[in-house]
Amino acid sequence: MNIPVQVKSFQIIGNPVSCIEYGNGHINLTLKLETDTGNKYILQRINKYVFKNPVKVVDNANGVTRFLREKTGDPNSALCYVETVDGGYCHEDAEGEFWRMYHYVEAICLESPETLEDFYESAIAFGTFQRYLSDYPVETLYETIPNFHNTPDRFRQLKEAIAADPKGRVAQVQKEIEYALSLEEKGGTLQRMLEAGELPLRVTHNDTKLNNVLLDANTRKSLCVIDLDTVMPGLSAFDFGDSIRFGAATTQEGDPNPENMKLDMERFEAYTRGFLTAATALTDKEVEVLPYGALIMTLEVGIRFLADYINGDVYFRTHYPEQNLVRCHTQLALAANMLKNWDEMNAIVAKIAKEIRG
Ligand code: ADP
Ligand code: GN1
Ligand code: MG
Repeated sequence: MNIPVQVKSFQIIGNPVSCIEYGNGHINLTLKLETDTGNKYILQRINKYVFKNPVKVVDNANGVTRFLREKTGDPNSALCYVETVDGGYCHEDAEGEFWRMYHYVEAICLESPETLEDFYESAIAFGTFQRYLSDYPVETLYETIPNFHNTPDRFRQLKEAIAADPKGRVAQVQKEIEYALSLEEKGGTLQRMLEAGELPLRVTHNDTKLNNVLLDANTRKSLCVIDLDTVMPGLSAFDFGDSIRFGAATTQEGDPNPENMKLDMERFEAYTRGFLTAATALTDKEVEVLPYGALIMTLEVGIRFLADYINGDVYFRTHYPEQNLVRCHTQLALAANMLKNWDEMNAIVAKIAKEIRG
């Protein structure tokens, strides 16, 4: 593709020679840029529909990456932003779109774990990330998407979409709506526990998909956690759960055949072991509800895909017309399979917790 004009607004080394669309993110437009000096960069256009205040999103991520670098003493432990020619980190172009740039990290980024060790490593990465951020100054953190993992509110938004039915798609998705609503009560479990003071708010990542962590190509150890747009106060079980729904699934989110979708118990166990090894500050209650985190993150994103399909695909990036519905089907199938395996999931968490925490 042509080199976007916005590149000129960043202090890069060399002259750009290539630019391609990169990665499988559902939110931002991500481009990989190379220059004639061999330098590589990631240029992103921030999704303004999703993030109402892109400058604050960049400020947040900047604060978090700086904090992580200081804490670890390792300059590569977090993404590194490229300064704009004006000395900032976010560029607003003539169309009012917001752009940012990072140094490209030479690494492996997986859509699905190739081995149990890969998945264990990602758990260490996200668990450690949460532990490191335990003393992050919360008051400086801007809430980039209010109510992001407030599941009852996500059900409210689904019902709002159903009532509005702007594309006339509701009649076609009655079965999906009925199944989703049958789990509404269960879906609110953790939010209710949070409100009752039974679970603490922590600084969490909130989007812990396997493709939001980079692994070293040689050692397969985690290099750094990326996609920091949703770092906000949240529940530890949700960080655990979102990783499970994405990485412990037997097929990908976009598989058109939902019958392929199940929970892989070996991966569930490997991730639990990694997460509990790294996230050492969790209370017993937080550990106990980890399976709920997995179930609720799966159900929640299932209804978000459904609502977006009903709304006409305005939130998630799609590559063909039915893609959000396909994604909804895999997620509802996975939630159903988790309910089938519920006792085993709880038994695994209890067993690993005993092993690691005593
Ligand atoms: P989105 O919010 O759309 O998911 P991400 O920030 O996760 O955007 O970026 C999308 C993808 O681009 C990632 O999954 C990863 O594959 C790749 N990526 C992002 N930043 C880097 C980086 N600094 N180095 C290497 N790859 C990156
Ligand atoms: C989005 O940005 P990305 O692709 O890592 C979404 C997550 C969903 C996920 C589903 C800001 O994640 O909440 O769980 O898609 N991010 C945002 O794959 O909404
Ligand atoms: Mg991402």
